[in-house]
Order: sequence, then structure tokens, then C-alpha cells
Amino acid sequence: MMKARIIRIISNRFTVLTENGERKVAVLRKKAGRAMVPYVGDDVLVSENGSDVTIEKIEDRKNCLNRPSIANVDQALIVMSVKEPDFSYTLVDRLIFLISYENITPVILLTKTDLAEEEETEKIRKEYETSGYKVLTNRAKEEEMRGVLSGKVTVLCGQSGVGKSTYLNGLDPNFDLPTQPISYALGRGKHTTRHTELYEVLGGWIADTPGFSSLDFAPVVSKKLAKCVPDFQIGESCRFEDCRHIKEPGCKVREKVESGVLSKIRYEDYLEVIPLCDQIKEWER
Ligand SMILES: Nc1nc2c(ncn2[C@@H]2O[C@H](COP(=O)(O)OP(=O)(O)OP(=O)(O)O)[C@@H](O)[C@H]2O)c(=O)[nH]1
Ligand SMILES: [Mg+2]
Ligand SMILES: [Zn+2]
Repeated sequence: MMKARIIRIISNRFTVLTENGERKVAVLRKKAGRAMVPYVGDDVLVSENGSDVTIEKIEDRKNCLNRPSIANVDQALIVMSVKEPDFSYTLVDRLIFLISYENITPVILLTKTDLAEEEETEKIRKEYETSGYKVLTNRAKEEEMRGVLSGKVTVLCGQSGVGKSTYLNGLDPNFDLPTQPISYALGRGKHTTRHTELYEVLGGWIADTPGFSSLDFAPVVSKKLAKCVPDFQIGESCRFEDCRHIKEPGCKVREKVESGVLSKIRYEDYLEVIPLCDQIKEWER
């Protein structure tokens, strides 16, 4: 048996990188991990029999995201264009919530800054930097990106057409990932990247992922989400330990939103997802 990490999945073929640095294409042993579906980023044990490589076991994950599906990441770059498609606070905030909920650090990456006025980009940057988020743009220099990516596993998250693959291509001249103008007409489907894959770049690993069109809050436990939103880490406790920061008396978060200390945008986006949460019962999880 050998330790390996899954770096690419295309239907039922799993490309793994073994501990001795070899790439091999493996299949999944039926019983491996029982009902567990392997994700890119999973640490696995593989066996070799001649040229057949089989995944025998999936190790426990330190975290995982479902959209895009990936396991064991250190940070997520939320990729959002300032134009084409238009920048959406709601979408970025929903991604922040789902990513933080899985105990992954969100970082914001603004793309297509050439398509907007400088002030527009700066306004967005300010909104998130004021709340304590790291904000990058597609103009970030290699030096800065090395600082962000080196020694870490990073996943790119964002809707289709925001420029995830284009951005990766710019990080390493050896990359030639397919990219495509977004087509609103033509009905030929606008998802260019169709699988998740980890690439080695600037001293770390980064995953390109397919864009998605919806996010799922049904399995999210709202009381847990209330504790995960980075904006709400204010170093003060609400009166009730399980406060969801909605209308509870003695809620410090709401107080700080009302006095303008915390972002109203993020808070309103938070209130909007609360009714979407808690749709899956404990025993069904
Ligand atoms: N003007 C401009 N266009 C860009 C920029 N980045 C990407 N694009 C264009 O946006 C379109 C979509 O880019 P992709 O890189 O394919 O987008 P993606 O996020 O990988 O999309 P999916 O793979 O479908 O999820 C392409 O036509 C790119 O050339 C940018 O910084 N400026
Ligand atoms: Mg792509
Ligand atoms: Zn509260």
C-alpha cells in the first residue's frame, strides 16, 4: 500500500500523486470508504497490481466543500469579476458563508478589473478589506501571489465565466487551460471547465474547478453558521450563547450592524440565507 493524493477526477478515473511523486491513474475499490465519494484533494491509500492501481482507502478529511467538490484545502479564492458577469455582493457573501462554515479561509480575488473604472474595483475592495478579508485582484504581482499560495492548497470558487482558468493560465506560462467567452445565447452551455484538478504553482497547489450556478444552504445548521461568519467574530458575546443574530435581545452583532461597525451588506445577505438553512434533519446528514 502506498499513500497518495487525488489531484484529478474525470468520471471514474482518479489521477493520484503518490508519495514518491509519481502520477498514476487509479480506479476505486468498491468498498473503499463505503458510501464516501472521493474528492480531489483526498488523501488515499492505493495498491498496485501490475499496471492496475486501486484506491483502497480514503483517509479522514480535515474539511471539504461540495460546490465545487474538493477536500483538504487551506484556503479558497472566491473569484468574482467586476464586470461580465457583473459583480455580485450576494454571491460573494454566500460563498464566504459556505466556505467559512467548512472551516476554510476565504480570500477574495477580483477579476476583469480592466473592464471597470478603478473606483468601482476600489469600492468593492474597501467593503471587504474593512471587514477583515484579504482582497486580491488579477493585477496582483507574482511576488504577492507566491506569498498567498506557497505551502498551501487553494481552491478557486466562482460562477462560470468569471475567469478562473484565465487567471490560472496567467500564473504559469506552462498552463494552457481551456477558456471561453461567456455565451448567454447559443445554448451551448457556458461551463468551460468540466472537472476539478489540482495544479502545482508558486510553491503551492491550486485547484481549477467548474463554475456553478446555484449554492445549497439546505444542509447548513443556522446556529453553527452564526458562529462561523468571519464578520461576526467581534470578541464580544451575545446574551444568548446560541444567538443567531436575528432578533434576539442582547445581540451584540445586530448592535454593531446598527451602529455601522459591521457591514450591513454582509448582515443582510446573512439574514437572507437563514431561511434556506436547516432543511436536512440531524439523522439524515
Ligand atoms: N477583459 C477581460 N476578460 C477576461 C479576464 N479574465 C477572463 N476573461 C475572459 O472571460 C471569459 C471566461 O473566462 P474563463 O477563464 O473561461 O472563465 P472560468 O471562470 O474558468 O469559467 P468556467 O470554466 O466555465 O467556470 C474568457 O473569454 C476570458 O478571456 C480579464 O481579466 N479581463
Ligand atoms: Mg474554467
Ligand atoms: Zn447575536
